Amino acid sequence: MSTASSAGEQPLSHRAFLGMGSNEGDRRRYLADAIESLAGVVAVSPLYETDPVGGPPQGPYLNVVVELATSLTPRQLLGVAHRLESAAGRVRTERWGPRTLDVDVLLVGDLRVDDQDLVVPHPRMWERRFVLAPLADLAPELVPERLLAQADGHVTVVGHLDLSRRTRRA
Ligand code: GSY
Repeated sequence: MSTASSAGEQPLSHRAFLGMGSNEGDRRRYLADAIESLAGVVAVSPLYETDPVGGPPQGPYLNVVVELATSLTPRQLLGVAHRLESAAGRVRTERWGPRTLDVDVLLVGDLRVDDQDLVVPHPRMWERRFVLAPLADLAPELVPERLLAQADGHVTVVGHLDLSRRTRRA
C-alpha cells in the first residue's frame, strides 16, 4: 500500500484511532505509560470504567480511545500495538481473558484492511459501547447515535488519565 502523497514527497498523514483497555494491575498506569510512549497523539478521550464484554468472569476494565495523526500503515500500527502490550508485560493466556493492556487498531483514516490477522476498521468495534462511547467523545461524526444506543456493555466516565502536559486530552 502506498502512503505517498500526490506531490510524491511527504507520506500521507491519517487520522487514526486506537482503543486501549486494561483490567489487571495498575490499570491507569498501564494506559498512561502506553499513551505517553506513542508518537503523534492528537487527543485522548475521557477515561471510562466498563463492564467486561465477552470472556470468562473478570474484573472491570478501564478504557480510552486515542487519536493519532500518523503516516504509519495499519500493519505498522498493529506492530506498535503489540509492542505496547509487550511493554506492559501482557501474557497471552486465555482468549478474551484479563489483561494488563489491550491495544486495538480501530480506524486509520478511511483505509480498509481485510487480512487474516488484521481487519480495519476493527470488526467488533460497532457493537462495543466501551469503544463507541470514547470514540464519540473524540469524533462524534464517526459514531452513528443508533449504534451507540444499541451497543453492548455498561460504561461510566471516571475522569481523565493523568498524562504529562506533552500529551493533550479531549
Ligand atoms: O478488546 C479489548 C479487550 N476487551 C475488553 C475491553 O477492553 N473492555 C471491556 N469492557 N471488555 C472487554 N473485553 C475484551 S476482550
